[in-house]
Amino acid sequence: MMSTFSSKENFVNTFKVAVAETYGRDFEDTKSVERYLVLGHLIRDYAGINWKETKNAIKKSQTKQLYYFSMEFLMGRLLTNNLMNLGIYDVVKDGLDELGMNINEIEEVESDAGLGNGGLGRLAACFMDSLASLNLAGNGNCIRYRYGLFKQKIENFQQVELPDCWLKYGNVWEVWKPQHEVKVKFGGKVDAYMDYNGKFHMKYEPDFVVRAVPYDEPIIGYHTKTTNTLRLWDAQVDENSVKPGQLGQYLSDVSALTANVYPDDSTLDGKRLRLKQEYFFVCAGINQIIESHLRVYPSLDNLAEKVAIQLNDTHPVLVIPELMRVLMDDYNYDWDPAWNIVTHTVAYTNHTVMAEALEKWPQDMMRDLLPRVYMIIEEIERRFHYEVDHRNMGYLFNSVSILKDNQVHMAHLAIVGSHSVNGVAKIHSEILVNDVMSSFAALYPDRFNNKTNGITHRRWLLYSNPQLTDLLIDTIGDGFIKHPSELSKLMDYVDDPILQNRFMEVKRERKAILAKYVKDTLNIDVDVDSIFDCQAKRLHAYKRQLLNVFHIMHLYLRMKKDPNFRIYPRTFFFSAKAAPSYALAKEIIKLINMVAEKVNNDPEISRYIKVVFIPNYSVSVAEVLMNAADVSEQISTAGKEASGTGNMKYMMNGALTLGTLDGANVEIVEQVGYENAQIFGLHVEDINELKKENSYNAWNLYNQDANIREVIESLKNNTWANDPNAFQLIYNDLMLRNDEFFVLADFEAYIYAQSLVQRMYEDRSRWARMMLINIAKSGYFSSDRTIQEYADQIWGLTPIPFEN
Ligand code: 26V
Repeated sequence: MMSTFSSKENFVNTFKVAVAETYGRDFEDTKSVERYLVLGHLIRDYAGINWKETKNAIKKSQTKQLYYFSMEFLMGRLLTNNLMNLGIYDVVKDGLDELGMNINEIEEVESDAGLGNGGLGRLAACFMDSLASLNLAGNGNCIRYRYGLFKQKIENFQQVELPDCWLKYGNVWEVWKPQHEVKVKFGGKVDAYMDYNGKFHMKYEPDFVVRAVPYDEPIIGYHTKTTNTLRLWDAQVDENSVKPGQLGQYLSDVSALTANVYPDDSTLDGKRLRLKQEYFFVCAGINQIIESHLRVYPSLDNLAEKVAIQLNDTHPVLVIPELMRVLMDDYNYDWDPAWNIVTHTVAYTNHTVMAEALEKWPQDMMRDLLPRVYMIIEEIERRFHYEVDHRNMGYLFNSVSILKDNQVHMAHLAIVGSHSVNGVAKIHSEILVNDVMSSFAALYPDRFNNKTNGITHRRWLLYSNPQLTDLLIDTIGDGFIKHPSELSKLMDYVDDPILQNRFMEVKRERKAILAKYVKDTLNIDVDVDSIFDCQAKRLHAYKRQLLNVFHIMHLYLRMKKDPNFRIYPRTFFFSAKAAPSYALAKEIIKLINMVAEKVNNDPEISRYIKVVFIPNYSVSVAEVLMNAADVSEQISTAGKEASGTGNMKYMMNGALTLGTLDGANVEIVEQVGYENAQIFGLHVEDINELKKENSYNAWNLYNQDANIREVIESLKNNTWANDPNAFQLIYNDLMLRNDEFFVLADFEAYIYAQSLVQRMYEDRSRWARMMLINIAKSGYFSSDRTIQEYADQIWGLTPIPFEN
């Protein structure tokens, strides 16, 4: 077993025998899927050696551990990542070669683990990779959804949602741990009684009980021993909890609990099921933490010294009352010591300032579903008010209450019950402190901090762009692999014309790979020498895909009108999923696809413009798209995008950021300088001013600006669709609801910025230099830097000391 991957020969022999024995047939008679499954299991078992060592080392050295609670982990595929992190990629690749197989073909068999909506879920995945690679003890806690976020197809220009059956072939990375099951209880009623010492006790009679059963995946660090755990909880029937005559209902309730990732990050429409999911993985995760703590330590008194819990947004905020419940009801703690443990253990990250996205639950629903937890929330609120009063800050009540307007404000609960609250980029954290959470910042100024997001440079540079990686190693050595800040060494070479040329060749190679993908999957021909202009992210009004497509519409109309106006050839790539219930977002997808149809099929125009909508945006799509980009579109309304992380992936692969001063774009320009990015548009202060003065009027722009008028009119005059009502939601949103996200306000600035981008691109050497500077300055955006900051400043983690 130990030697499976020690040489090509060992691997080939072991692998052939394992495949033959698993399927009871000759290796030659087996299919790619079968070989993939066996290979995956061999790798997982091999990782098991260090997995065991890691657990033992943590126990022995009593190292502090992190538990990252997140409803979403967008892991993507793991085969390449695991082989590379283990340092056995070449052995396997060469071995497969010898067996007449191409490793890429095996890689393609794996489904993306798409257990998330977008940036928040992918951030969790990048963090797991960095934790293990930095030798930090970090556990992920989530749900084993049977279906990932939906698969997107485009039919008749529109989004269609299909189930994402990622477990079709099972999951080779997971290990089922039925012995660690936890019972999770919902509903019913709570009785309190007093014991002979006058102490209160709770007797809870739930009306719905499920078993939470964990599946563990190893998270393998880059060339280190550390192998952490991502624990995914499945819901299973509890034989003894079915009420007479209710078997059918019970089975379907249990099944629904872990059926899928909640696909709607646009509205929180009071879905009971979502709240059930939240409590389900919180309760199971807390139970596990307590049990494993007590296996090593005599009591829970030192929990905060040995465990840190990070809440990824408010989705797992029930950790706070749940941990209180366990400490008080199961381990007899009084309120104050329990509260002390909880608040010193828990920290909270905020990921959005959009009011619609800040979770609130109806109090009735919470009380009904989680009666004991709700009682504890009421007590937290009562004591919090007492504290505020005591500090003579009662005037803040209205803005800081946890229970208000018959709702439970989860962000407020999170802030009150944590020792740290952080935003995910400098400007975002400032907005939290100065605006969205200013009352809390007045109460607890030391609690607020910033942790600018990052991405794992292993997946997003080393593994998905081997061509660029080789060129970088050739130029500055391989130090940046372990220490991404060393990418800055590239600054010494950015003026070197030979390197510039070699780099442009690498970029062209990546563009050709993307072009081939587009040809194979969509049968669209794209010109690899055109500018590749990319916007890939969830579809939301605030991200302003509309601004991008309006620019394209404007260019088209102008070229049709004026035969002397021509642009440098450009290919506009879009990739985006819309929440199934978000009608406006879906209409924007339809507009993009109809503009694409028109433009791509116009022989006069299609030499200059192609529009490509890549369906089913996912980690795997991002891995071919990001590194082929020349231009990275980061054009959200200033103040709205908390950070963005796609922006960092493009930058690390050389693309120029065309962006507003929003989210981490601000720090990207800070790194590269204004001359190596293209910044445009209203600043957050301008937007606040317009709102305060109530002085923005979309109709004024419409009346004054012919370009805007033409584009808006084209929505209704059958230019793109044979139906004047096809884009009514878009029209109404802009013109009747006064353009909430200032699309028209930034339109001219954006058109101009785009013309500057073209001018820069036309100077090849200048462009190459700019791209190289972007790469050189991207080390800061490695999630290794982010995680080191969390570890030092919030979690108090130190590396696991291995004995050999
Ligand atoms: C955003 C919005 C905005 C429109 C209205 C409704 C709504 C609902 C949910 C969300 C997103 C929720 C949290 C989230 O995914 N935030 C993302 O987190 C990323 C990682 O920190 C960050 O890079 C993105 O900027 C942020 O949107």
